Amino acid sequence: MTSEADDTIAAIASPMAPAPRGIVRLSGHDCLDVLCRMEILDSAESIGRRSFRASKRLALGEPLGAIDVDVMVWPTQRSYTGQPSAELHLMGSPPLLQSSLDAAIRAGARAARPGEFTMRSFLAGRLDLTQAEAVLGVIEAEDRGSLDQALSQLAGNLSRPLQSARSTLLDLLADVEAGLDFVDEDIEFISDEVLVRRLDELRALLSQTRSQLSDRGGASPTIRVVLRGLPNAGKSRLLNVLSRTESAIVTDQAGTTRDLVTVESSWGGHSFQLIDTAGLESREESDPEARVSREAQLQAAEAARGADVHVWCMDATLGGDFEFLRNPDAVVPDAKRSAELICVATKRDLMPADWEGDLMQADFALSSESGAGVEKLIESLVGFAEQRDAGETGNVIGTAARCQDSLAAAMDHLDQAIQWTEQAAGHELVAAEMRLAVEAIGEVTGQVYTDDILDRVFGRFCIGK
Ligand SMILES: Nc1nc2c(ncn2[C@@H]2O[C@H](COP(=O)(O)OP(=O)(O)OP(=O)(O)O)[C@@H](O)[C@H]2O)c(=O)[nH]1
Ligand SMILES: [Mg+2]
Repeated sequence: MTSEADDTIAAIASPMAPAPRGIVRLSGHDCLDVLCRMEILDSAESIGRRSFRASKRLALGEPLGAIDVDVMVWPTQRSYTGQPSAELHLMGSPPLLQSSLDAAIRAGARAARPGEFTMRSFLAGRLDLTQAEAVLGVIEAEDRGSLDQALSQLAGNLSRPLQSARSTLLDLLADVEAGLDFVDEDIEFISDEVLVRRLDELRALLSQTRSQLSDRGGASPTIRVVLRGLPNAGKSRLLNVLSRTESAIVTDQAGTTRDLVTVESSWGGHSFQLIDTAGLESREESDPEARVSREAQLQAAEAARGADVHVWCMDATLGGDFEFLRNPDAVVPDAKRSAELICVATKRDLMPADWEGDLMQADFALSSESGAGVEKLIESLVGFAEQRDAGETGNVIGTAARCQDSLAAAMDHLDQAIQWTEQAAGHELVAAEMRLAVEAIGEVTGQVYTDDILDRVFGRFCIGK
């Protein structure tokens, strides 16, 4: 029989919105059998111990028929969840993803609960609690700053010093407890003087970690602004005007910019990174320039994905209806949800004085030639920065609050242990306080966890993660 943490779970692990690719994730003891029952794999027996990837067909029944899936399989415990796992990568269409999940459930999997994959990873010892919460941070990260925070937490910069503090404390505790056993023989494993000094050092380290936690989210990170638009829209010239440099090459030829050009700027006390990209275009494969163009397009799309602000440049002299571009999803299919889109009509100076910029649905018009409207763009960028700072919540703050409480408790117990030692109150009392401190630190790093803590951490995840 398989236990609750062992049965095979399945969920859609990608957003339920149309996208080029979507993922159905499976994990559990009989994950491979489920894949066989889905007729994705031939037989569990022929599968070795190495992870592999294969292109397969998945029959979904009428009216959908069979679809192409890329299956990735981790047949052993050496996976994210510490169990046999698999991912089906397919076209990111919500009905197809749902039908594939249904097929997995018909084949014996159970629908995963929120955070269950990460919980399994934690239970398998792959992640500690702060890292599990960081996974949540990465999933939820809405802006660059909290993403960076979450990523560095995932890398262990919070838990590593605490783990080493905990193990030092355990060593000290062992010394104190060994002394208790030999109290009649007057053998001292550690002098009170050394003990107080070491406890003091540990207390200082906890206090430092605790103040690091409260500093989190303090410094506001650089805002990434990406300039996008059709070729020749005036993106590069605008970058130069904004940055007061000649960083980007400007010509009257469409398709001038190929590589990303990045410059740093600062307005209103906020730092910005301005990124000029290749104009949006699609070339015929027969065109000798097609490959260069494709690379440039990929680079531009990549830059756009990480951008906080998209400045969409539209050549005013071309006119046209750009309404559809006001939806950031149209500009970059997987732009961040929090990304801001500013649409500007460029080359205002080439238009008649009474021209109405909003005919193009732009937010406003500007000219890199005369400088008109450029200040307005800068104001919009600063406005975005201020709004973001005001709304900064930081996903890691949840962790921070939980950890702060535990660290405060650990520090109190160390204080008490120091006091008992100085008052020669007896090493039993000292050891008891030290044990409580070890436990409190363990709550942060996950060596000690209660159902309550697990619920608090994993209940906040979404299904499929
Ligand atoms: N009159 C006038 N010309 C402009 C303005 N902005 C850009 N131009 C001209 O438009 C042409 C294209 O400008 P670029 O900045 O190179 O355009 P781009 O969007 O970077 O073009 P690609 O890199 O090819 O995608 C150049 O000849 C610029 O001098 C403007 O505000 N007024
Ligand atoms: Mg350019």
